[in-house]
Amino acid sequence: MTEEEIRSKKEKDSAEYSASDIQVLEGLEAVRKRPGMYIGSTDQRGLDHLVYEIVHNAVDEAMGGFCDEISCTIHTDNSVTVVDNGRGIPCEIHPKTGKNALETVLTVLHAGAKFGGKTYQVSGGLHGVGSSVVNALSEWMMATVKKDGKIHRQTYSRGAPKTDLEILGDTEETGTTISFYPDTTIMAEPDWNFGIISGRVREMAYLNKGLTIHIIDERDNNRKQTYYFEGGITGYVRHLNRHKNVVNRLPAYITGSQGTTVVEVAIQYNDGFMDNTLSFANCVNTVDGGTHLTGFRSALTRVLNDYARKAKILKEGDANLTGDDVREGLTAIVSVKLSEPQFEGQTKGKLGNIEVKAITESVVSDKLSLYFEEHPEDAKKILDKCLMAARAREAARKARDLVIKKNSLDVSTLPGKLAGCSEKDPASCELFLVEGDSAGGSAKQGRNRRFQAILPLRGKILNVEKAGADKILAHQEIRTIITALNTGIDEDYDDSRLRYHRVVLMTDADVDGAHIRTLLLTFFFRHTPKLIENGHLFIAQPPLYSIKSGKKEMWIYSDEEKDAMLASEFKGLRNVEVRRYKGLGEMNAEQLWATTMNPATRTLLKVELDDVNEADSICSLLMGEEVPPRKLFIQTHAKSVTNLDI
Ligand code: 0RA
Repeated sequence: MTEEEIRSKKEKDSAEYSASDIQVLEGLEAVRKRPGMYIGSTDQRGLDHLVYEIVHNAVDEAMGGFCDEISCTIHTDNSVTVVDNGRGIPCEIHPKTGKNALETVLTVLHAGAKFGGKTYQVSGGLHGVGSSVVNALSEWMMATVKKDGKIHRQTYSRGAPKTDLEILGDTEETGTTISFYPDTTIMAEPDWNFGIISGRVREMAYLNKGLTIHIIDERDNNRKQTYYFEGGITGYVRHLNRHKNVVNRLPAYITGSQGTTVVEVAIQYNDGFMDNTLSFANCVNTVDGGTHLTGFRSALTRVLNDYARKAKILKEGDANLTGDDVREGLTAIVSVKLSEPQFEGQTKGKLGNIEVKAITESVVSDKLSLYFEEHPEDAKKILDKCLMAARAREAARKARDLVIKKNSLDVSTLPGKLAGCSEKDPASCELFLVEGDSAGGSAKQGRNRRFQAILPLRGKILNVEKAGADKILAHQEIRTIITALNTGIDEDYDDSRLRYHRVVLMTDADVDGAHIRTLLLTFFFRHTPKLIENGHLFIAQPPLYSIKSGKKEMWIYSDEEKDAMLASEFKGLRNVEVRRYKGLGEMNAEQLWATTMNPATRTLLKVELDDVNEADSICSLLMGEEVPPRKLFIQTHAKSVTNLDI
């Protein structure tokens, strides 16, 4: 066969194939065989994706302007129901497949079919894979559609229809209700976290002003949370900045459109140093940015420079503000809505549509200049902040040059305090950051020197939340940490140079220890977030007590465990000696190894960045200048704070 013939045969085969039911089963079978490819994982995180997908479909209907209320209910049996008051998924018989449209949407992978001349356009969620993936991974699913005067219902199991489409009765209303329970032969047993789902749903509500979203937890006394934000993304930036000192009290809000593409931006500066710009395309958080973000950034830099020149804030001979200058302390939401988003990159977290760059750039340029003309006081405050950033950056550059000359952050100049390990493969190496010289000494003696390195830290490290780059780089303990890691920080961070794939924070089980741990977490979160994202940061769990009776001795890691042991293993309590360990220094080298460092017996908590914005807010709260909210947080979380995941 010629190449041409092979191609035409392939096309013909695939056309026949896709028309058959076998293809349908194979499609969903693929989802069940490799669920990770569609939803990332089969653990609770993957389960959460199932809920987001269903919610997202309802949100799509809201984005189209057809729906203004959505509710998401977690039932006592851990099944989930999502209700919307949109147009209802079409239910009529599809002329090609002979199936009703609802069934097609829920049982065919990539059902991009057309219904009644309209494209069924899944624009968000799992980037188009749609409800059929959730159906494939559900022990059961039930769809109820109110449309065309009737209530329709169909049920499914593991992606296949269980019943025909039935008519339950008449109705004046329209909308879609989807209930499902995950298939636990593939997925983990669901145990939904109200807070996590609620946070996601809140984001959706922020991104669609005027949309009301309820989340109800029937497992918890019908606990209910309702989100409705009249201000939309303006409220979102206020929320993100709620624990910060803001520069412009009123967020700058601008919107504009070109063709079917709508751009919305909200901007509010705070007196911090981080750029916290979140970008979305059709309510999907584009964690890796993309064309909308690029367009926004270049417009922001240009508008601020133009304004500064015009207002003579920048004089002749002054250099332009850089992108970094105008993004210091920036909190912004960039949200675009478009009809055919292309999500790119490995995790599909990047918007690829080329035309969106120019559209966003032009909308932001025009409307933001106008906004600044109308709000000159805010413009002035923001520019002062940017100029300060520019000066600090210049000072930092000078400091860095000096530092590099005097004592570079190079491994060859590793501080004498670091006790290195002999193993060279970073994948099997561990670095313990240990509070205090005395515990550091025990750790050095007790460790396995083949793969465990010890870096004792003296006293409290700098609170990076309140310091600029120059101060951070001048701080000895932090420089030592950066040098030991070998990765650099901020934009210089290079994960491939990391010398230890496990970095373990080992601090005392007391208030000072918790404080030092928080300071370290803040540093890593702010300056080496990739270290956390890539799963390299851990927290050691030293024991709180030892219980001893005669020859029997046990290490105890929590109060609950202590009570349980005293009531079981050590019941009777004759000559029982309970000893509280407040500091690592109270243990000798062997004890420290056995309880906290030996991989065979220790427990390490992995630090996860589940919700970056929440982490950001908590860091601001714990490390920032406002005292009352910090006090409140610490009082309410005092018990759980040892397990604080930032
Ligand atoms: C395409 C066309 C129409 C409705 C929908 C999609 C739709 C999908 C979902 C998913 C969850 N809730 C939904 N609500 C509606 C209807 C087109 C028409 O009736 O004109």
